Amino acid sequence: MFLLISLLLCALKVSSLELTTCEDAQKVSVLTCGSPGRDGRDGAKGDKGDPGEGLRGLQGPPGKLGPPGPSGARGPKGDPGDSFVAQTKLDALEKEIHKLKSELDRVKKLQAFSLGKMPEKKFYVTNGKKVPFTKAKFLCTELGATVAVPKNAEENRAIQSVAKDATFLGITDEEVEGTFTYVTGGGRLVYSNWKENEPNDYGSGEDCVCMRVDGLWNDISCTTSLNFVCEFPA
Ligand code: MFU
Ligand code: CA
Ligand code: CA
Repeated sequence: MFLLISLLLCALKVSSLELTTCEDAQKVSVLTCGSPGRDGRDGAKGDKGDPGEGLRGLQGPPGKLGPPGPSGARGPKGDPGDSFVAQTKLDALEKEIHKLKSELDRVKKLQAFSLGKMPEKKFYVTNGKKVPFTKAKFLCTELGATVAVPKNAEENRAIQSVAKDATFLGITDEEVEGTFTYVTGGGRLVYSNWKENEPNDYGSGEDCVCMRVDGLWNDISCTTSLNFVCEFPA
């Protein structure tokens, strides 16, 4: 009875397949229609196939940047004492500078006052010593001043009254004989008060200028020792 049903089913199956040759039909019939077969799903797994022989693809673009790593260990702590001490010293120095500045200001005012400094006017100082012209220039420069030069009759009188004796002025004709100029620069004289027949470049030559006690000027040798007056700006 079972055999009959199997044959019947087999016949139905064969007739439903599209077979191109007679041999195919025979194979099918042998495979399908022998003794009852196992279910195909339970077949044993085949061996792993050989790797493909196709070319590898090109390397892809680099991946995205990863997340930042964990932060490093903390460095050693600075000594807060150092900067504190430095700041304290700085504060003290600033205070001291402020104090010194105001003290200097007072001394300057006292000096100017005692020397009869008038507002908007130059002022003059002398030590009453007699020196060659080079030394006179040096000593005035040391004081932050220049050898006095009268630029008008009023200044000539002011220098005359400060001077103790005949005194050097900051004027020479050392560069061009006969042409007197200011040693601090500024070219030709804007004012002069020569005595009659001066300047005369007397003897072996005279390139410096002396203000006599009467206020008149005479050219004189620069190596002669004379008084000198230093001038501070107005
Ligand atoms: C005058 C002056 C000279 C010098 C001489 C003794 O010359 O110009 O500078 O003082 O007398 C004659
Ligand atoms: Ca001269
Ligand atoms: Ca002279």
